[in-house]
Amino acid sequence: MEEKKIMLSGIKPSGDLTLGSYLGPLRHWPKMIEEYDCYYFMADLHAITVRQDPAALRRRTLEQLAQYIACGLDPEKCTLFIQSHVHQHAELGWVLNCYAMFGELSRMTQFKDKSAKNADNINGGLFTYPSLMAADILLYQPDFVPVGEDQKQHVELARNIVQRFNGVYGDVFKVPEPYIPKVGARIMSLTNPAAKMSKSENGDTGRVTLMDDPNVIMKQFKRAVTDSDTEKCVRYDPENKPGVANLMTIYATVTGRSFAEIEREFDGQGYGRFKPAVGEAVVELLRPIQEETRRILADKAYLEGVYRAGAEKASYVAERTLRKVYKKIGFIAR
Ligand code: ATP
Ligand code: LTN
Repeated sequence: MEEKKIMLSGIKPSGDLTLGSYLGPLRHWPKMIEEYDCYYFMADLHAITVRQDPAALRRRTLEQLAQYIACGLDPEKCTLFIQSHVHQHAELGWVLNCYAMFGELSRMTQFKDKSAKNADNINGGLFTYPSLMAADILLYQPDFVPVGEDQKQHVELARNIVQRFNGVYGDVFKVPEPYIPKVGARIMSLTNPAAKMSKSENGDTGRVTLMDDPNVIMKQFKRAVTDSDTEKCVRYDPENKPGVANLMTIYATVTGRSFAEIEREFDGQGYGRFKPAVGEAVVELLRPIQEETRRILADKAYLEGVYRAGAEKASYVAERTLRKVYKKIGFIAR
């Protein structure tokens, strides 16, 4: 029998999951669990590269797991785990630090962005973030890594590390491919369409979180920035009308309609009907996910069972890779 291809991805519990987290990577993940052997995790080790409140981090990690399941990731069909439960990530992360170059780490856009935004805490972990992410990926030898546009550079760095490492030791790691959705790879802030909608940055007004109350969601969309030109028509023009283009991207992704269909639907109507329509579509999209998340979160014993079983499965695979790496680089087996 042909072996299933492997897929892996993670999101850091650094803030409540947003519509960007969902429309970018998360909504694609459940489709993949039938066809691929999938590993999805909560990247808590990565989250602490920016200072976190311990109680909030714990709450968000569990909530994120419940949301993964609510979005359709059946724990019987894929491996769901918490990154810090699988110690091999930190161990391989260290090894790969020794194969990641200062120059290439310095060029990472995310490092530059986060350093500018956290000037009082530019720590070593923030700098070596991509080596740990390379370890996350390479431990499982995945064929594809589904991420949003902003993570492409990190996956490319992981590919460079693989090439460097394999060049010295032979074919130890499989070269990973990023899988980036065509529409929705970059959902922008509702109040600042020049910045991506983020879990932890740009204030609350620009984002919609997966658990937001329907009234809040409608309010956020009604006050979303459109454009300052006088034309006031729903037309896809990301350069001149980035706010409208972002709302259209959200509407297109949620409803499955094309940009041309959306332009026709709101032809001659200005934004007065368009913005609430996008809000309503999002409310309807999130309603079942919210209900399911609440139901799952109420059952702590179930969640504990899921992350324990996930860590066990993940550790088994990760340990095989780590042992091979240690042997190749010349560490003595225990
Ligand atoms: P933080 O604000 O803490 O940096 P974030 O909101 O930027 O977090 P990440 O945890 O860095 O989110 O990203 C999780 C995944 O979601 C990544 O694959 C990332 O590319 C994707 N993603 C994040 N924000 C968006 C967005 N606005 N649009 C599309 N994809 C996104
Ligand atoms: N850096 C990613 C989260 C992440 C990840 C990974 C994604 C950590 N390790 C491995 C894919 C594969 C982010 O979302 N910011």
